[in-house]
Amino acid sequence: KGDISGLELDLLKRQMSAVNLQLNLLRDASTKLKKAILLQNGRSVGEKLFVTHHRELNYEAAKVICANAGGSIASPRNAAENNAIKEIIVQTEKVAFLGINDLRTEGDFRYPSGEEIGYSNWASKEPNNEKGIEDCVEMPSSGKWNDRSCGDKRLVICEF
Ligand code: 289
Ligand code: CA
Repeated sequence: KGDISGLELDLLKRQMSAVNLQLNLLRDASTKLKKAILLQNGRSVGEKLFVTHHRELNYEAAKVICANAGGSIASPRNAAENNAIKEIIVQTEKVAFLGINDLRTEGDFRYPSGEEIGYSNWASKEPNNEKGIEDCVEMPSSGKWNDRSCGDKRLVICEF
């Protein structure tokens, strides 16, 4: 009593291989889906996916679109992520919004979560808060950041 019988062990082994088979099928399906999505719409870096919605919207609307899709606005945390976003911008020939902003405190740029930024790639002389109204960040094809009015409309790129 308490020991696993040969029959039970055999059953467990068969169940394990059935689970493994399902896992491999899921992995293949997910790889295929990822390739299809990224072909036209995005890039992957490590575990992160950057995907564009192809539309240009103001910051608040972009934030809602990304949140409703289960993601957030693209916020590069290193040079590789910055480059992945830049590639989408070059491919789509549009200028995108990043999630990074100083809406809460002027000059204190943070991720949408409120966390302090640990990486930046400002263009020369930026951020300049031109006309005192630039609390969001845009990325043009140079990959360099410019602070910009959140009311302007820019390409939506979400991260997942
Ligand atoms: O409204 C100002 C913006 O169009 C941008 O103009 C120039 O490119 C620079 O002064 C930028 O800093 C500014 O965001
Ligand atoms: Ca600026």
